[in-house]
Amino acid sequence: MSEYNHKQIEKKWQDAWEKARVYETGTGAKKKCYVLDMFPYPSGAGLHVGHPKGYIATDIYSRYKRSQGFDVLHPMGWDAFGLPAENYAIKTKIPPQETTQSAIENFKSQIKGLSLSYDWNREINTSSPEYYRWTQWLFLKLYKEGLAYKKNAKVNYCDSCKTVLANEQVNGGLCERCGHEVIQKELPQWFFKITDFADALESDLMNLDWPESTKASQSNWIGKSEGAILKFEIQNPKTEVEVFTTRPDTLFGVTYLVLAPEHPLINESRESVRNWEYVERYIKKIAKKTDLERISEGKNKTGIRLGDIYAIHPITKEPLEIFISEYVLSGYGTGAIMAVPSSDERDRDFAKKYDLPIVEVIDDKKGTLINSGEYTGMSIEEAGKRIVEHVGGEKVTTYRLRDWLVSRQRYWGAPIPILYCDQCGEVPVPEKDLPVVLPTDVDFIPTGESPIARSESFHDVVCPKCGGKNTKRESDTLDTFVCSSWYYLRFTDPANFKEFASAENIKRWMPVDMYVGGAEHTVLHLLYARFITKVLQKLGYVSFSEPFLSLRHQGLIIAEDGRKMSKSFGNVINPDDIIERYGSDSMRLYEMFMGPFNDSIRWSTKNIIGVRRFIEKVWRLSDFVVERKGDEVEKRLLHSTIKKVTEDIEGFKFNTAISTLMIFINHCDAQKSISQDTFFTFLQLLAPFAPHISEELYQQHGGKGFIVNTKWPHYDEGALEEDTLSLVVQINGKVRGKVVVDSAMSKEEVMGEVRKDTLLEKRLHQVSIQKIVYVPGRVINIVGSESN
Ligand code: ANZ
Ligand code: ZN
Ligand code: ZN
Repeated sequence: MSEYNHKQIEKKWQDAWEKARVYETGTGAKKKCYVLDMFPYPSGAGLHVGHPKGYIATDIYSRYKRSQGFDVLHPMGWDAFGLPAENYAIKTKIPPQETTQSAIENFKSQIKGLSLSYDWNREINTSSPEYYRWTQWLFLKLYKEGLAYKKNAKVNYCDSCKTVLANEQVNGGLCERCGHEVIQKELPQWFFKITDFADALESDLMNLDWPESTKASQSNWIGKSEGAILKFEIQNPKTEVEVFTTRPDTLFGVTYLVLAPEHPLINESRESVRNWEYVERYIKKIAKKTDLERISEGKNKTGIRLGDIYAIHPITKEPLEIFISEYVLSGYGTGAIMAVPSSDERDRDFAKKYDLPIVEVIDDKKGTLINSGEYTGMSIEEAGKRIVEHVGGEKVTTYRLRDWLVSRQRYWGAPIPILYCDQCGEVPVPEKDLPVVLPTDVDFIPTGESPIARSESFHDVVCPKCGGKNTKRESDTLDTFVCSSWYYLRFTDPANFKEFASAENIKRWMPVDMYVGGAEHTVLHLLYARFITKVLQKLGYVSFSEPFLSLRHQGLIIAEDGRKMSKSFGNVINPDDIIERYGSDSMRLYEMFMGPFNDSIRWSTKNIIGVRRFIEKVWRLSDFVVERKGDEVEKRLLHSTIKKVTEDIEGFKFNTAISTLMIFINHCDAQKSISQDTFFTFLQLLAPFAPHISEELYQQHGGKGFIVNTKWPHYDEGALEEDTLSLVVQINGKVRGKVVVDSAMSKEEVMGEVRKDTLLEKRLHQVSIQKIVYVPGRVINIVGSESN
């Protein structure tokens, strides 16, 4: 037979499949399966071999589901807006539209080299007006529902440049451009009210087939916390302060209160605060820090006493000092806490640093209260409940989750469809005027406001309410996470000009059955997509509450030197080179064979040779295909192979599926023979992993149609049974031993087994055999004269 020439074969079938349009989404009435990759950001650097790992897995899964008779929706598109393209434009003056387009073309050709079975008719690009028109429409839906609103929020601000800075533009607390200190400044920004859905976002996690660690991250981010709000009276000025606590049972251990530096009480009591000058200075100092910096201070949390201001303990009526400190955040709970240094670590660190009293109130061994008046001896739960009642507290559930800040002072994003009229104020752009197109008459030099603020064409608009000419557009753009919060819906109906997707197509395809992407950086994407789905459900556009039923993460592929693959390390391996040298089938098999799908594993070009040899073995085996029916051993091995490969694909255990295929081939290779039927079935099992060679050999042996369109083989439970049994061996009617045999063995083969038994073999030496009576499954009796 001819040499295995991967280049020729792969090109041939890629062309044939494309011509026959075998990957177009089925439109029939068959069961559906929606298999989705987290769509990529088309970066200028192109793909390295790590990127397609997840795509190969979803491709195998999609091919498998297709051959199981599902209509499979398996699309690909581009999460194209974002900062890298904009930064590149700032550097080179090449508009992001252009660089994005060429990056997409490059990505696409790399992906096509792997024969991933995407339906390219459904390709979407979030930076195209046809797409972001619907992102803007979504914004308007939220706006009308009161779920998109404007409020002041902290941003990085440089007082010297008078501009807002992105996190990436702040270096060690200093402005990247002028070196001046960056402060946190409150400016009006757009938010989505995700907090309205906090409870459902938490409780629905339960129903999802997702990795537990990912569900835990979602849950952490949402941060549901049940506790109580308790009031503390303050004298001079006469007022009160509310604290949020999860441990009302520790009330007798409270030795001081702490307010966030932003707490309104501080300014209200300004007249009474003896050390105001220092307090003010402290507040200014903390204003420069982000929340993250504030809580990661460790034991070194700073604070300052509000001199001469005291709170009254609600039960003991003792006076309590009040501090302000960075470790209490204004955005959580009530922005004020009751400090229990004996039970709370942060409070203990602070109390030790400032020499404040520590009163033990819990017997940790028994879980009951001590030093707590009438509550002493009670359990934590019971005491907590009673104390809340006693002091007239209110039970509350809080969430760490904050509303989603969607405003970006950036160019390369979807413009927010809002107008400001000097007569009518804030006016939403009418739906019929969408999309609000991103202008191109801009220069990209960052000033802190979006570059489109200075575009003249952009603001050429009249108020849709009053026709007033003094109207300006909102110049902030949307966070790119908004674009990716609904793209899975667009794939169901990507060319729809009238709706974001028709109800019929959404019903046909959603929810996504299998979603695959990296575990890193996905907490927010997943949370936002879940939120938007819940919003659309509330508005009646969809009938389900979760977008992604099953989720799997691929592990990273690390460079051969053990580091992350990165251009700057010079250790990037380009899939194009690997495909050129070893072929797409080898590359696909190798990435799946490296190890468990979600493990991070080092790349090793050397190891590809191993899978390449396997492919060559399959190729050679094609010369030994015979027309006879396969024997029992071949049949059994085949059926156990079908079973294992089927179960492993379902379970995303691609590495063990491949090793099962390898074992099968090694067996046939040793036999130098395989029946035609068995060979076809084997090729069907191999096809999702290595589609080109499977198709080629299938066709060479007279297979009909494309192998990708054949039905997935079934295994026969009966054929799997290991039909071994132990058989009684008699010599001249006397039981002399037992042998383990296969029920399908012939009399001669059974005798072979008998002779392998050393004891029986010894006895047989003394017999001149005349007759052998074999009753399959029961007995073999050897008759003859015994010499002695
Ligand atoms: C007294 C106490 C005693 C507390 C104790 C905890 C342990 P989670 O579970 O994360 O919701 N807290 C409340 N508001 C805060 C804020 N704005 N900034 C920083 N800390 C705040 O945490 C709730 C607990 O964190 C609350 O219960 C409060 O301290 C603190 F043994 O009150 B606790
Ligand atoms: Zn500056
Ligand atoms: Zn107006």
